[in-house]
Amino acid sequence: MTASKFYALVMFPYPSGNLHMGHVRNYAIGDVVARYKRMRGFDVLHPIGWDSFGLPAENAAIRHKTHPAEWTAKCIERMTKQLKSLNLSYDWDRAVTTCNEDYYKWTQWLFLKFFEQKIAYRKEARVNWCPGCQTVLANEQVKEDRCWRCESKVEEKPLEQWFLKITDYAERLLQDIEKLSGWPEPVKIMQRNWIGKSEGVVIEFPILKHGESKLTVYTTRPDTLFGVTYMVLAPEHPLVDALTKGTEHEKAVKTFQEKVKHETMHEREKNLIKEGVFTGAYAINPANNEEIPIWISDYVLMEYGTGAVMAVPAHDQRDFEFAKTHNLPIKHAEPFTGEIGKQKVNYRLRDWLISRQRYWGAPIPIIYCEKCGIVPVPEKDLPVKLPKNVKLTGKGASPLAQVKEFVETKCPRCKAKARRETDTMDTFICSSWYFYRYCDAKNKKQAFAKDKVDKWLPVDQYIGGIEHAILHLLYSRFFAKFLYDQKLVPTDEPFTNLLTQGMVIKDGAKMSKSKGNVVDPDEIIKKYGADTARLFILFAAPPKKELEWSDKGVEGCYRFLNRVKRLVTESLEPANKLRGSNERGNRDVQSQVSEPNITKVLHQTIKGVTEDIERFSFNTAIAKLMTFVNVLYNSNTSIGNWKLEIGNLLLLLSPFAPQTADELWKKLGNKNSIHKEPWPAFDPELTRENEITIPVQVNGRLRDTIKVATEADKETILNAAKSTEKIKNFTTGKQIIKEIYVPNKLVNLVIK
Ligand code: ANZ
Ligand code: ZN
Repeated sequence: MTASKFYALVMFPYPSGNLHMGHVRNYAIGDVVARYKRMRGFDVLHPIGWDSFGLPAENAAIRHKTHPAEWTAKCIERMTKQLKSLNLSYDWDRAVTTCNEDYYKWTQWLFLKFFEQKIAYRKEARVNWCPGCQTVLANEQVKEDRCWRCESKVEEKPLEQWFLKITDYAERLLQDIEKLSGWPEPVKIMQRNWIGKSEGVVIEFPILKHGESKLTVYTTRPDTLFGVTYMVLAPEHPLVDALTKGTEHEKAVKTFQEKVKHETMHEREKNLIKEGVFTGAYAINPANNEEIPIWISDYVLMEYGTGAVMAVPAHDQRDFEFAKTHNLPIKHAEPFTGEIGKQKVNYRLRDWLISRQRYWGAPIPIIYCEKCGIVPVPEKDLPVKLPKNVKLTGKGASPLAQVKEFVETKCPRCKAKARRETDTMDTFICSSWYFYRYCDAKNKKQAFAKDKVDKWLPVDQYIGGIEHAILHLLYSRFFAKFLYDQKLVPTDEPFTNLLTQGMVIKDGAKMSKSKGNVVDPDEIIKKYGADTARLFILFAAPPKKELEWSDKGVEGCYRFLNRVKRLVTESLEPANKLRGSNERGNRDVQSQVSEPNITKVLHQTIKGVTEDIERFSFNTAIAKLMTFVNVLYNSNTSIGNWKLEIGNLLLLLSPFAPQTADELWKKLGNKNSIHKEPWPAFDPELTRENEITIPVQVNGRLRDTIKVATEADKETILNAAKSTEKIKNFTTGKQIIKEIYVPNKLVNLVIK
């Protein structure tokens, strides 16, 4: 029988040059999962790579007068060393680097697939422009009007750009959220809201004195039709010109349109004062034939629905505010129950804008020809290589446009002179498929072979930051669906289980250079060793929760590992020599544990740690190992007798502190690596408690507790209850008129 596969994936890092504690946490969690699953007999894929295209490298290169490729290579080299120093059990042979030709060739190939299927398309649109990053951004990269990376206030510009038609997948992306039972609820809610499905109807309103012209609105409340008192168009609505041309309203309308051009979508949605102007035209309410004025206002967005609304100030807050400001009637009316309009579904999700006006990204494999128009680069000509010699200024237009040898080319169809696309792709494209490439990282003929991804996908456990709840995690789901439809991958959802780890904070705040509260992983590793760093970060908080850095906590973990070391060393010494020596010598005689009880604690520990790891409760798993070590120290038999217990302790410790566990394992005389050993099993019989504690009440009030054997009968228990000193104090000289025993729970003596 072949072993079951397990794909343990961590979000690959951007090679900034420095590993931070967030990385350490993400990767320590991933490594525990991978090591544990291996010991459970799974065939585990646990890869790592570099999300290495992107702006920071380009900006750093400009600052340090070097080349992004060089800068990136140096960062990767340094961070590889750092990762290796953490003893992470990666399959380094599979490492992928998205800025390498052997990777971006296939990113370009995927773009061609999207183009073939008309999912990749070019159009002019008002797009988000970040003046800080000097490039356009996708909607997902704009948070409350600001750039996700540099927090500059985003502007809107009309530009012709490349888009991926993610909206074709809106319904599936929404529906399939139901399948994601292994995902955290908050991530699913964020995706649902981002997709923003709305079900309504479109209704046509005839326009007075404008012939056959009709105004189409989108509404989720057709029942409020009798309450409509005016109409509002987005200022950019194509009908506005026809309605106002040559009228006394034309000028005011034009002025207002100009003003709105400078507002962003976000501002328009958030505006408190609802500004607008009357067009002079009227529409007819199809429900009651009333004539109602047509206005324009910035609160209606051209990008949503039909860019026109029927206003119902009695039911809608925004309409109400607008009506108040502009003295328009507010009408309470009967609900409209008639049939009208056509069912229509709208989504908030917009197509994904993927062009970037920067150098350090995968070139979009497209050629523009005077005769043939937009021509995709033939597959055999891939990759379209990024030219090395470019002048990077970080300002304005695409740097590639300045490279003559790059831009000037021949049309692949008619061979006439043609021009290359000079924008590069959003790096989120590179990171939307890297987990497929890991399965077949060295393939020179394909992005990945079908049998390889069939074997490994879907990812069984994905671990990473919540900041990607919408961005990377939505894009990857979209890619999975597209690739599934192309029969290139086996499933249309890429990640079965998702764990979003909490932040690492210090003094109550996120670690950041500006706050001066950054703890450098290198320093911790140098001072205490990698295992202490890992152990602390896994012990200080459950993976999903925020983790507050604590120097004391680090010290504590360091001491714990030293205690384990001492335990192993002592277990190898002659038993008699140990008696009365070092810390065991001062032990409290009362707390000594006998030999059979140690076996029980061992089995309980194996059970507890196993269950804790299965539910990602690594902190309690480690706490159980600490308790176990205490028990071993406090036992009244010689440590020399516990080879079995100590061996098992090391096995249980090995996913958390792999290096220490392996070294000590060898010290115990084992030849093979501990990481090749199976996970220890426990005997459920042996984990059972053989004593239970029962509270004893007198006249319903708790007076004492007794310890009895689990299998003791009622009579034995009642006798034990009546004979304790404390109980006797209450019962002496009194008559016990009733003895109540609730099995395993309680004894109550009623006295008079
Ligand atoms: C009349 C009405 C009465 C509306 C009422 C709502 C409440 P969601 O749910 O987000 O899809 N709307 C339609 N297109 C719009 C646009 N381009 N810009 C701004 N607002 C627009 O919202 C749908 C509702 O938002 C629509 O239903 C419309 O107002 C408005 F008591 O029509 B409603
Ligand atoms: Zn920016």
